Amino acid sequence: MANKNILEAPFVNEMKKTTQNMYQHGWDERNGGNISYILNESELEDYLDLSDVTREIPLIFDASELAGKYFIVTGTGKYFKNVEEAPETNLGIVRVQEKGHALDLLWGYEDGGLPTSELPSHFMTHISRLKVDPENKVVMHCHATNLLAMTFTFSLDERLFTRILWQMCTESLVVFPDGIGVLPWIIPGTNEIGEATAEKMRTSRLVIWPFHGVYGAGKNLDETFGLIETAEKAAQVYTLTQCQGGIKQTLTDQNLRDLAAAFHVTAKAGYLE
Ligand code: 2HA
Ligand code: ZN
Repeated sequence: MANKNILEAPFVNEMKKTTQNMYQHGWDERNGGNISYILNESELEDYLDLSDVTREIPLIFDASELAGKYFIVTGTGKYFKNVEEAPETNLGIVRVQEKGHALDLLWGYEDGGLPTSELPSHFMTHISRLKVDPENKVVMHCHATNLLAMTFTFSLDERLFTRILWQMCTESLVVFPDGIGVLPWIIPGTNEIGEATAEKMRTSRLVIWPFHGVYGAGKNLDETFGLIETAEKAAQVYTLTQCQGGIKQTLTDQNLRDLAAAFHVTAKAGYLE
C-alpha cells in the first residue's frame, strides 16, 4: 500500500543529505554534478503507486539492459544546493521501460523537468558496474576541486595518476586499490562520453574526466561519496605538497605492497613497481 509520505522516505533523505554535503564541499557549483541511485521495488511500493506513470521520458540510447529497474536521479539544470529544500522538483524517480528507449516518471521533476543530461554516462556505467558487482547501486559525478585542478598540472596517464593519489594518503590504496581511470577530454552529455566512462568503469570505480570532474560508483550513497572524498583528499594533499615546495619523500612501492597485504586488497595489476 502506497500510503507513506515519500518526502520522509530514507532514500529521499539520503539524496538530500548527500547533495547538500557535496555542495558544501564546493564540488557542485550551480548545476554541476549528478547522481543516480538504483531503488528496489520493495523500497518504493510503500510510497508510490507504481502503476501511476506521471510522464514518459524518451532516451537517446538503449537502456534495455536496465529494463524494469527503478532509479532516483537528480534533474537536469537543477542545483545540488536546492535539493534539500525542494526534492520534488530537483529529483525524480523513474523506471526503465521494457524496450529501453524511454523512462516512466513515477515521482518528481514537478516543474516539467528531466533527468540529468549525463544520463547516458550514468546508465551505461550502471550496466557496466552491475556486470562486475551486482550490488552496485550508485553512480555519482561532481567537480571535485583538487582532482579537477590536477588534470591541468599532472600527467593524464592513469597509472601515474593512480600512483600519485595512492602515495598522498595511506588510505588511498585501501579505498581504491582498483585505481582511477582517466578519459581523454570528450563533450559531456554525449553517448560517446558515456561509452568511454562505462568502459573504464569495468575495471575501476573512479573515472576522471579531464578539465571537468570525476565519476564514482558504489553500493550506496555513503560509500560512493567516501570513495570520491578519499581521492579528492589525496589530490588536495598533492596540491599542498606543491605549495609547500614539492615532495621530499613519499610512500614507497614496498610500503604500498605491505599495506595491500595488511588490508587484504589487490593493487591494480602493473601499477606497483
Ligand atoms: O549536470 O555536471 O557534467 C551538470 C554537469 C554536467
Ligand atoms: Zn559535470
